[in-house]
Amino acid sequence: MTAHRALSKKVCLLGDFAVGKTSLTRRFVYNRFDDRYKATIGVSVSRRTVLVPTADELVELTMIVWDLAGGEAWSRLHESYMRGAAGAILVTDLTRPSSTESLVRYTEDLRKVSPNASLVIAANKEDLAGASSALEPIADLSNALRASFYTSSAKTGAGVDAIFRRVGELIVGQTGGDDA
Ligand code: G3D
Ligand code: MG
Repeated sequence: MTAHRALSKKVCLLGDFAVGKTSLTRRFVYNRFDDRYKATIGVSVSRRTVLVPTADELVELTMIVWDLAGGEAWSRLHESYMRGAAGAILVTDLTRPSSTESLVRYTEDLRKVSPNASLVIAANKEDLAGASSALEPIADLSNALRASFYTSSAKTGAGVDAIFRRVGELIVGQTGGDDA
C-alpha cells in the first residue's frame, strides 16, 4: 500500500542575466518557450506539482519556483529571495563561460541564508553550444559543490524536466532531516 504525503517547497533559480532562468522556469511550469519573452524585472513566483516516488511512498511535491532577476536588482533583493529555499537551480549559459564563474558567488550567498538547500546545476543553451570543452569548468564546479549537473535547452525543452525532477528528489530526501 502506497502512502501519500504532500509537501510545498521553495526552489530558487540563480544565475547571471540572460542565462535562461526565466525560460527554464516557463518551460517547466507552462511547458513552453517564448522567444519574445523580455528580460525579467523583479521576481516572479510560479508553481507546479510533481509526484516524487520514494521507497515507501509517493510524495506530492508542489515546487514554488522563484525566478530572480539578475544584474543590478540582485544585490538589493538576493537575501530575502533566497531565504527559505529548499532547493536551488544554478543556471549557467554554455555559450558564456563567465556565467559559470558567477555561480560560485551565488552559491556562497545562498548558503548564508539557506545552508541546507539542495543544488542542481543547469548548463543551459545546449542547442547553441559548440565545443564540449565548455563543460569542463562546469564539471569542476559540480565536483566542488557536490551538485550534479545537467545540460539543458529551454528552447527545445531538452533536460528541463530532468533538472526539476532531480531537485524534487533531493528536496523530498531532505525532509525529516535537519532542514531548519
Ligand atoms: P534570464 O531569466 O536568466 O535573464 P531568459 O534569461 O530566460 O530571459 O533568457 C535570455 C535569452 O536567452 C532570451 O533571448 C531567451 O529566449 C534565450 N534563451 C534562454 N534559454 C535558451 C536556450 O536554451 N536556448 C536558446 N537558444 N536560447 C535561450 P532574448 O533574445 O529574448 O533575449
Ligand atoms: Mg529572467
